[in-house]
Amino acid sequence: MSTIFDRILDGDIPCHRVFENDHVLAFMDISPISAGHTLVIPKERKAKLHELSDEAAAELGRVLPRIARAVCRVTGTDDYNVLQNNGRTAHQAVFHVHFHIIPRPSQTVGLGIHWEPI
Ligand code: IU
Repeated sequence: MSTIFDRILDGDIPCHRVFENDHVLAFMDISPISAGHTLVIPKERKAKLHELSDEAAAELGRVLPRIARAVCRVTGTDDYNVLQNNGRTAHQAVFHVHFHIIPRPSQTVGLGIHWEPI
């Protein structure tokens, strides 16, 4: 099944690209949970993590910390979630493997809304 990420990989749809090599593409999530929310996808077109080849999985594992370091650097926080959904029941919306890197800056809820302690 073709997904929107295939069209991004094919260059048919633009994205804000933050990292790319022969096996992996990382780009900003179009609907970020927090500033800097980044998606990391293999170029191998598989829906779920367990379907990936060992090579694609190894390359993802190799570059994820590097991309997370870059996200930390540009957002100025060391705190973040890595989220990866597999299947409709698990809230996967785009059926191409992807890892979310979601920065968690302190005292920030949503996008750019800074709460002062009450
Ligand atoms: P999920 O893990 O499949 O639920 O997440 C899909 C993500 O893909 C979600 O955070 C969307 O905002 C994001 N996304 C995107 O970045 N660009 C798109 O064109 C589409 C979805 I459609």
